[in-house]
Amino acid sequence: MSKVQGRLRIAVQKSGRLAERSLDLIRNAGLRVIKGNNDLLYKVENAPVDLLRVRDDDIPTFVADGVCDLGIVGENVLEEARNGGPLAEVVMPLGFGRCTLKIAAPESLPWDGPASLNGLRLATSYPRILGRWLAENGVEAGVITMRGAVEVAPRLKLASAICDLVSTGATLEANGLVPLDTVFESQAVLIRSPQPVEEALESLLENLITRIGGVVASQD
Ligand code: PRT
Ligand code: ZN
Repeated sequence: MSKVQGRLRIAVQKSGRLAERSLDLIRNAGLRVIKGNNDLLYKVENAPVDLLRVRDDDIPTFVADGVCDLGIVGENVLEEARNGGPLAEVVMPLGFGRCTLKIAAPESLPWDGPASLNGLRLATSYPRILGRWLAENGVEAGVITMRGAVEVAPRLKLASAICDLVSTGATLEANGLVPLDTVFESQAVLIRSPQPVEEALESLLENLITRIGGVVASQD
């Protein structure tokens, strides 16, 4: 997707847990967002800005590549996308979408710290973050990647333990799993592209970041 000259682009989640709060934040920063004739793109009436509405997994790459100038995404998704290439830069945490990536297992699993996972297999949707954490803790364990329904893996004997996002803990409890350790703390963050914007848009971009910062600070 090529960029439109003269317009800033912000990548936001199209639907899901961050979608509504992301739009609210942008609106509260003074942008009048209107639905275009295209579901993928919302336009802003009072500034040369477009919102690109995509799967959250696509947001880090779009911003890193400069296809979008700003983005709103969970730190967990950003961290998982980190892969040596050019990075989207975190501008600020946004105070919503809080969750924790945790190791969890059935109560029957003996637990005496990360070393208890040696030789076991874990299911997760975050193989890179988990892989780094296992390496940091000197643990040798197998990892199987599942896109969803990670919490059922122990019951299906696909894995002895899981590494999954937790907010209230209700999903773990409903599946007979107990949280054992924290791998990564996350919340939604504003990210910006390392690629420069065209000169005519520089002050608009800085101004927008300042206004978003003001909204976030007022919500503390
Ligand atoms: O379609 P798209 O790819 O854009 O969306 P998605 O399905 O990948 O993500 P979505 O909308 O579910 O979540 C978007 C972001 O919200 C995540 O990347 C996190 O940054 C953040 N977030 C905050 C959460 C949760 N809380 C959360 N609880 N993401 C997922 N969960 C899931 C978790 O995976 C588990 O299945 O909710 C369940 C646990 O919740 P509790 O309350 O029972 O503990
Ligand atoms: Zn996703």
